[in-house]
Amino acid sequence: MTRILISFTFFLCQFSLASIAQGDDRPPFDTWLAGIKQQAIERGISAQTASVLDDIEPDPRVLGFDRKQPEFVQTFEQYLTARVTDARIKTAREQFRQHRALLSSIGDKYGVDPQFIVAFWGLESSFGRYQGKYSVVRSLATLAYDPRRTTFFTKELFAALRILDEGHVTPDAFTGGWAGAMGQNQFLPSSFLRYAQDFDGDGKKNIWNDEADVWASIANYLSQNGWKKHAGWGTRVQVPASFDFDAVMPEKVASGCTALKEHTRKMPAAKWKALGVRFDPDGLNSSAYALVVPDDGETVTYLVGGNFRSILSYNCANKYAVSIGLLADLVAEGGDDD
Ligand SMILES: [Ca+2]
Repeated sequence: MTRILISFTFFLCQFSLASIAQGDDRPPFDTWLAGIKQQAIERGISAQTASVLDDIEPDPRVLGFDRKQPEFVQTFEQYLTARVTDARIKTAREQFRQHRALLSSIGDKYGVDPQFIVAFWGLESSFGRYQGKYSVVRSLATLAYDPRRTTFFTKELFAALRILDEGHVTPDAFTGGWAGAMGQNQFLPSSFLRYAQDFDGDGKKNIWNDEADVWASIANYLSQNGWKKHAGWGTRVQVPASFDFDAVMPEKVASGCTALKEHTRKMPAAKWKALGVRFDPDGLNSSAYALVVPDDGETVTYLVGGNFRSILSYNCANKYAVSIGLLADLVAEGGDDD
């Protein structure tokens, strides 16, 4: 009997998964989109702006990217080698030098160290060169209609319509990556509405073509997510081969960003030193640091402070946040000469 029940339950699960996958309970795309348009107008979006939803079709390329699983997980070293390249370091230093006055004034206004602004700009879009050429509205409509993350992407679609309605960008120029990340800082529409800035005061928050707006938007994002100027992000460290990570894990894992599951509990740098962790203490100005649990068998890892969490709020991945920190440090130390 138990076996029959299990089989029957299994059958039911399979059946409901299949019907979700086939979208049996969904209206046709056009009907669904007409409903979204109506809701947008009810939310105060002008009919003219909402008409960008007329006659669009799902983008099969977007669903293809969304379904694609990564073939392998890169180690820290592989990830960093691929992203913090010599060419990127060189360009970041040149840009930092060339725009030092403006970057400094933005950094002062928002309380953010300017080398980090350049690091985000370099890693998000290679200094504005790769912003993505997909229609933001079409990509988000495709992903919102797809059953996997309807709620998330429907919210982003409404936010995108709001951005158009506010006139920051024209419908034709409203482009981004396949999943709706936009402009030189790759903000999702909801992040744009919360954090984007009009630094040059022309009335448009132009994260596609105006570097001052891009940099101020990055700085504002960090500022609103707890950034402390001059506190650094952390540093590369060596742990003893026998280091017992289990003994220093927190009792309760912080909710939210999943990368925090790979963080030990926080302690002053001196306490880590006493546990045999070796590092250069220069610039470690935060009161407490966590260790990032390294890849299996690795003894090189990172001691990370409060600003590291601000970086994770931008993109919740330890490897990403370390690459931002390392690139920023290389920019700061190489900003005056090459
Ligand atoms: Ca502007």
